[in-house]
Amino acid sequence: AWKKYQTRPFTNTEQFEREVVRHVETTLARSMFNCDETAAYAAASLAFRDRLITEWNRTQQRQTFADGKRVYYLSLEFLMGRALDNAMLNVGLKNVAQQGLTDLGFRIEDVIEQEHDAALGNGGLGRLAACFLDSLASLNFAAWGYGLRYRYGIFKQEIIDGYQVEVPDYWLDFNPWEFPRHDIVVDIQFYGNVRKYQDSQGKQISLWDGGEIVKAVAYDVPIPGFETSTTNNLRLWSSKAASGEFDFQKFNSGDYESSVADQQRAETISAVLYPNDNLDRGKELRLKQQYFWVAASLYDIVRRFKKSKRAWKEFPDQVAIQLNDTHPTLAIVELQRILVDLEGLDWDEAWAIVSNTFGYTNHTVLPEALEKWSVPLFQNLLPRHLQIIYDINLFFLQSVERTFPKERDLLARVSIIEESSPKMIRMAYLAIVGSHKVNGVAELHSDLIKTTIFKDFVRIFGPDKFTNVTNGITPRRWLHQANPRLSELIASKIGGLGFLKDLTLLSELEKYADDKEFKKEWQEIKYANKVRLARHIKSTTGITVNPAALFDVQVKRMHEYKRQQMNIFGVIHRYLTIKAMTPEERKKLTPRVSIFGGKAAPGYWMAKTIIHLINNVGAVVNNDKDVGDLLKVVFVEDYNVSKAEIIIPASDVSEHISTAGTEASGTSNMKFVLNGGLIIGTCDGANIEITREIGESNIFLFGNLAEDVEDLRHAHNYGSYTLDPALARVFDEIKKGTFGDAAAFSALTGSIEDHGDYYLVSDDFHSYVQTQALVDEAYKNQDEWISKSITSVARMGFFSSDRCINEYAESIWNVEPQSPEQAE
Ligand code: 26W
Repeated sequence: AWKKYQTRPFTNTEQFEREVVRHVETTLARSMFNCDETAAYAAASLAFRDRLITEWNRTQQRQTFADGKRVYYLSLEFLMGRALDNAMLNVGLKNVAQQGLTDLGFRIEDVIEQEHDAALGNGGLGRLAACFLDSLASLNFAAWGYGLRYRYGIFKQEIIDGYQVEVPDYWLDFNPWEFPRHDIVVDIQFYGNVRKYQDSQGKQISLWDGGEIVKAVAYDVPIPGFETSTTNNLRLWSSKAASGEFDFQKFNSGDYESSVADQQRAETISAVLYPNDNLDRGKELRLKQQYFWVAASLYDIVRRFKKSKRAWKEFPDQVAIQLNDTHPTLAIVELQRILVDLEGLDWDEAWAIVSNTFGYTNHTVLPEALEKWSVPLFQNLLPRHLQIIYDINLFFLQSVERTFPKERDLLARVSIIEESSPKMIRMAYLAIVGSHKVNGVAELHSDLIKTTIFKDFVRIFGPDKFTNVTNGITPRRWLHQANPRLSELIASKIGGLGFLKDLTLLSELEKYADDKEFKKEWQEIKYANKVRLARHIKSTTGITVNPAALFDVQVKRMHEYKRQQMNIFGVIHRYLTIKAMTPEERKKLTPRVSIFGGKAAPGYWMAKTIIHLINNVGAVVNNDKDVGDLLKVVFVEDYNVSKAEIIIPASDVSEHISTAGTEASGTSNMKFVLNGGLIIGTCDGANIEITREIGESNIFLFGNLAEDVEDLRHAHNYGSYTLDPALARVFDEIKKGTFGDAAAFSALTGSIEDHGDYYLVSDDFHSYVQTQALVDEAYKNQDEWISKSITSVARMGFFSSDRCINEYAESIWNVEPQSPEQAE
């Protein structure tokens, strides 16, 4: 009987408007007479949310019925950005919404801008997870994301007097994109003790008891695929005190304050995202977060598996779990614990299941980013898990000893336990031992992990366990949503929007690389995007920039290895060069706007100093009458996903200039090129593969190669060190106080001239400056520049996250898509 009442989502303008008005008048309890943009955003989102949840339900039913293998993507970060625009485009109803909102008296852009970014991530790793969810749904894979529902995402960055100030990001005030599942609650245990006893058959049993319990409550976020009804799920866990409001026993005994404190402590677990990117601090609360999230997710996954009543040995045929870096590595230990302690399987049988279930993706080779946990800290929080890790390590080392007898050094090198004081658990090693595949995120990176940090493991497990899956980006958000005019222009030439689902179709564009009319439209769109960014810069910083100038952009997390310092030193060098010129000479220059953006981890002083220097240089250069439009320096505050959508389409050149061998892949490099920007970069990460695809003449490469870095560092420390002369002039100017108090920057210049120049800024400076000069020259020939831009876009097909997900599906997960049409 209920079937006739089933929800039918809106499909036309009239139905959409009716839904918006209904939500304004009932859900929001407001009148259309005082419906402002915030309310219009809320109501439009609720209308789309209703649609998504209907499809979500159908997708879940279909996937349960099909009972196939599911993929679970465990990530401590999901950098989703805004959802409304994406939902409208993915379900193909943005036109309907646009018309409807216009009828109701709103501009769709203004409505979209009301949304607060979902910023549950730091940078590359978190945004990659978001692109993957989009591709998994768009390609109809039965896949779930699992993460934490932080109350505070990455902090909001304010620039005050040139310094970064961190402001909490309280984003949950109104979030229509999540569904609390108060019926899906998991008890998570911490601390306590392990008791050993023998059961009636004389079998050794370990029991973990005592300690404290925290509840994990599920919040579900629907993930709509593009032009498919598949709507997958991102499940985020929120922590809550075990006994509901608070501990009534304590309350009744008069200990009210401590019962409130207990509750707050429980809720602290999912309170805040750690803002460190590529830096491990070993904080106990972070370990708590990791176990809380991993244990809740595995409970959920195992419960779903058990419903199918299959034998345990079929687990890896039904479940693939991907570990996004080492942050969820405890999942390996937790599954082994569930199978051995709770389900009574033999160790070996359980271990075969575990190691066939997991895949591990490494995202960094920086030593300071590799997670290690102190054994005493771990012992206290997770005593049973520590025992299991010791057993995993013992059996692993025994097998190594059998294959490589008498190689004592090898055993010490690959041991999961580092024999330091205190002893440390090496999470990457545990992840390798407990997974059936380990992958890097670009070719160079995957080669590097095999030859450096994981070299011994390649010997032990053989080369086939290690593989590469080069990162990708979703063209839906990063082309169609961020740059709608370019997307439409492309569609008009190559037979529609099909390229958004098969990005290799872009190759059809190449024949327009010399088409005069087409090039004009291409250039016009870039210019319009620059005007839009110029307006944003004006309204947020007060700086006027000329959209006809060359826009040179570097936006990413602030880190010495990414070398924003080299960029700003280059800017100072340019400034000094301009100052030394005659007015006649200046007329020949290419006007440039140097745009920076990115957050520094709150405790990372050097990164904060670089931000400070950029802002101080801006204050001097932007107000120098000799310079005028020839050079402007802008720091865009609070770089995030929605700002990226404005900045990336507006760049002429962007900088991806990490010290060779340090940037695992980079993904913004792909976004910039896909939007018709050229790039200046080092031979690092995915830059190398981008060059291979688009051609050497379409990219500005410079600098030392990864294979030379070690020798150069050695020479700095043990040979004689001379600073590049141009860089020395830049340093002299900083020391003169031209850019404010010189003392503020002495640690920065000192790290280069006195402390070994670990990131090779001086070694690469000359070729960097020379290459920037080539950029200036090339930009003068707009005709050729635009052809390069078009050709590059045409050759970017490889870098879709769809290609990337298909590679994971085939070579790691062994899963196939489940098309919704097939099922009906
Ligand atoms: C434990 C602290 C910590 C936090 C985050 C260590 C490491 C991380 C991330 C793995 C850092 C990260 O985001 N890495 C980036 O991953 C991207 C996606 O693969 C790559 O494109 C970037 O090159 C890499 O820096």
